[in-house]
Amino acid sequence: MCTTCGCGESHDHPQEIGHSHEINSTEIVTLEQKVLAKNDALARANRGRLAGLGILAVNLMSSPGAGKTTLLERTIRDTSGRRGVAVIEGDQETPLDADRIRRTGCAAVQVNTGAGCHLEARMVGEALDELDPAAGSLLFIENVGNLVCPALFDLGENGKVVIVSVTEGTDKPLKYPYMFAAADLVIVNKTDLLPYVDFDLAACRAHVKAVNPGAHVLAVSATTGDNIESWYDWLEDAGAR
Ligand SMILES: Nc1nc2c(ncn2[C@@H]2O[C@H](COP(=O)(O)OP(=O)(O)OP(=O)(O)O)[C@@H](O)[C@H]2O)c(=O)[nH]1
Ligand SMILES: [Mg+2]
Ligand SMILES: [Zn+2]
Repeated sequence: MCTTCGCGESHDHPQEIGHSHEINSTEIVTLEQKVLAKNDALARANRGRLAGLGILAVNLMSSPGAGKTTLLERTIRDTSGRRGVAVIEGDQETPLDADRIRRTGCAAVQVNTGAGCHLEARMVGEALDELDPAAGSLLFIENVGNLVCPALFDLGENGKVVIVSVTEGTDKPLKYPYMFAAADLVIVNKTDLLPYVDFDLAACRAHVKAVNPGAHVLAVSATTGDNIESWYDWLEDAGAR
């Protein structure tokens, strides 16, 4: 993991060039372990707090633009009569996604990570202070669009959902295996575009199973609503567990 920005990648940062000393790999690994251990402790605190309120928390992850916010907008409009919903939105900059969610009538808090490329448990804890979700509600956490390091950071959620859209290519589960291995559910989104793109749904399902045999896979269109009930059924089942 990159220890300067915590982005999970092994790259050099410009400010590291010209350091008067070299950071050895043992120091880097120790620092990574400390960052993740601190995050895990805060995630445990979030999980206990949410469990105490009977809140089901779902962490939504994908590459930028796969359709996380669109799926949430439809989900809130279709299901908020069944159960209260609140949303934490993660993006590097702008309040745009939280604004979209609020337009559905749902409470939302925007977290801007600046140079950071993933949400951390501390940010979710602070957003929960502000959001103050009702007992028994459903909490969606939309992570920063990124298929790499959000997989490493436990937020205290009950389930991880990874979205891949048909415009991204069939091979994504194989190229980003850590993200897909972490998923409880993989949603293949934008199926309305299947007639126009070279995407093999059966092969994508097989790739998910290759890295994560236990993952559920659903193919939906957040825009047209095709097969969207299967996602709502998964949420109901997750809430009942
Ligand atoms: N055709 C089609 N377009 C979709 C679908 N879902 C989302 N989109 C479009 O994809 C684009 C990105 O959707 P968003 O919901 O903003 O994606 P996101 O994952 O929240 O993006 P970031 O928050 O920036 O990572 C928008 O233009 C949506 O209208 C879908 O099922 N079908
Ligand atoms: Mg979004
Ligand atoms: Zn990151």
